[in-house]
Parts: sequence; structure tokens; C-alpha cells
Amino acid sequence: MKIERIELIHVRLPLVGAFRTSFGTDVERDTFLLRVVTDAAEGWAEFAGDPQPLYCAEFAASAELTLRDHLIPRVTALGQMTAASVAPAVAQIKGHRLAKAVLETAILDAELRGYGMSLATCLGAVRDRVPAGVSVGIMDSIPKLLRSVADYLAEGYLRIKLKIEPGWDIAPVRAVRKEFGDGLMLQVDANTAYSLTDAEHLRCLDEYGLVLIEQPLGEDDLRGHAMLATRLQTPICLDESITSARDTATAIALGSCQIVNVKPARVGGYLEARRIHDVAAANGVPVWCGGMLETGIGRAANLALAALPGFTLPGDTSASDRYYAEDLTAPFELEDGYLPVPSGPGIGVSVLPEALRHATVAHRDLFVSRT
Ligand code: OSB
Ligand code: MG
Repeated sequence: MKIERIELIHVRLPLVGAFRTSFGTDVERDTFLLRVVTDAAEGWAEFAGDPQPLYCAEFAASAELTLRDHLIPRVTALGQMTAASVAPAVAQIKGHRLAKAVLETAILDAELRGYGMSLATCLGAVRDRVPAGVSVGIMDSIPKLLRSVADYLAEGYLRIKLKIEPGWDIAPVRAVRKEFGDGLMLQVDANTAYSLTDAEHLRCLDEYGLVLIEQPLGEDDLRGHAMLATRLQTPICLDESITSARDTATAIALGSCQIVNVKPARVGGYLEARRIHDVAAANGVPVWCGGMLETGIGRAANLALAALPGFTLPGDTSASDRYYAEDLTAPFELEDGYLPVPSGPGIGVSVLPEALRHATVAHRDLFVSRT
């Protein structure tokens, strides 16, 4: 396969409601899509990050420069190439995993479309639908939170994740547990908002039967998570700390986590995400698929990954209308709490031209073949 053109499409989509986490509040998604045209087919992928480096060190502008000046020149210099040759070609470039992921994913989509194979089949999916959870932001009041959770449960979501931070943790968990009962699959995500000195406070969560607590401590604090794990009954799940299959193995060996949130972008793409799944499965560690408020383009690929056998917990792969009034693809809709795994070639979905036109802010060529 030979790359002919790579285009960046800057998009901005209003969220249906503000989404507040311990690191900030989002009211829109401001990101870019990559369109890769090859001699076989064209491929699409979505950059998972934001304009600001609040969740992780990368951000949209850093990714664009990294792609344009460092990643794309190395990949296009290969001439004939496949998606599997992307990671080795850019291995010399340190970090920048979200940028690497969007490039590899668009190329993988093109390659699979060329064969007529779905991403789900390529990765080894064993399901044609996956259970959907929903991530619920920090709110101004408990009654508002309870209304929001009640609405999501009425829509059919099979598990609830509450965003927490110091000052919004025990009380919302207690209220949701009391209102919706012990049968509700409930978990929390701190996005690094705590320190080890909060261990006794976090121990108060143990009485609410949570599935897990996600990333309570800093992203580089594997040792702290291992120490915290000895103090909590609630299983620890890592998100921000996990950047590769190797550090997944390290985190498991150190006892830093009992569960892993796999976000393909954070680990450099779907091929590495698959290896994380394999490492976790070999250790008996359950995984689930996280999200980054993706449009249908990013979500479609996440659903393919979530259909692998080791993804035994519901993910943050929610329906389109949890995020957007108008998604960039045909909307993903919940059916009995499940989302369908796309079965068409590549990521299995395509952008709706009209929706893309509404969302597009700018358009830049990052590479045009001169031959
Ligand atoms: O920590 O999982 C997270 C959204 C943006 C950045 C980080 C996270 C999240 C979510 C929402 O929790 C996941 C989703 O619904 O896409
Ligand atoms: Mg998280």
C-alpha cells in the first residue's frame, strides 16, 4: 500500500451537556480527523486529545506538528507500507502516542478497507455487540446527579461511572447507591485527583461495593497505587498510567492495579491495545474500553476493540446522543443497553458529509505525494 495524501480536518462539535472532571470542564469537542488516501482505499481516524494538555501531555496542536514534521515523513518514506509498519517506523520518536495512534488507525482503516476486512475481525473480536456504560460528570448538586443517573438508567446503560474529586466523592457515591440499590454496577474515576495521604478517606468508598476506582493517584505513581491497593478493598483500575503493554505488565506485577482501562489512543493505537488485552488476559486481569468523548469515527473503532474476549466489563462506549445532537457518522444507538460492533470493512462507518460540513473549522494537507 502506498500513501498518496494525508489531510487533517479540524472539527468542533458542541456536547449535549457540559462534562466536568477533576481536570476541567468540556462544553464542546475540539479535535481533528485524519483522512489518509492510499492506492488501495482511504482511511479515517480521530485524534483523541483536546486543545489543552489537561488529561495527558499531548494536545491537538502538538499532535498536528508531530504528525506533520516527525511521524508522517517517516511513514511516507517507507513507500510501500502496511499499518504494522507504522509503529516501527516512528519508534525513534519519543512519546506522542495519541499522535501515533491517529496515524496508525487511519492507515489501518485504509488497509482493512482494501481487503474488505472489519477492524473487529482483524483484532480478534468474539462478540457482535458490547455492553454500554456511561461516564457521568461532576455536578453542582446531588439531586442533579441523581436525575442524570436516573435518565441514563432509563435509557438502558448497564453501568454508571461517576467522576470524582476531593469534595465530590463519598456523598455522591452514597446517594447514588442509596437511590438505585446494590444491583447497580457502579464505579468512580478520579483522574489523578488524590494523593496517598487520602488513603483513609478513599477507604470510606469500600462500603459502597464499587466495581473499581479509576486512577486515584498521579499518572507516574505506580508505587503509590500499589501501596494504596494494600489499603483499599475497592479494586484499583489504571487509566492515565497505562501507556504500553510493557507498563501494563509492570503495573500488574507491582500490584498497582487489578483492572485496566484500555484507551487505544493513549497507548499508541489498536495494535498495542490488543497486546495490552493479551498481557492482561494472561494475568487474569479484566480490561474494559475507555473513551475520550469520541465522535462516531473514534467510537466505531473502540467498539471493535471492546468486542475482544478479555473485555469483560462494560466500557465508556456510550451512544452518540450521550455526547452529540448530531454525530459525524450514523448515530450509535443503545439496544437493551448494548451497542453494535461495526461489521463493515475497516472501522465500519463513514462520515456523513453534511454533518462533517457543519463541524469542520479548517482543513489542512499534511502530506501530498509528488509521484
Ligand atoms: O478519564 O476516562 C476518562 C473523557 C475524556 C477524558 C478522559 C476520560 C473521559 C471519560 C469519558 O471518562 C469517556 C467517554 O464517555 O468517552
Ligand atoms: Mg479515566
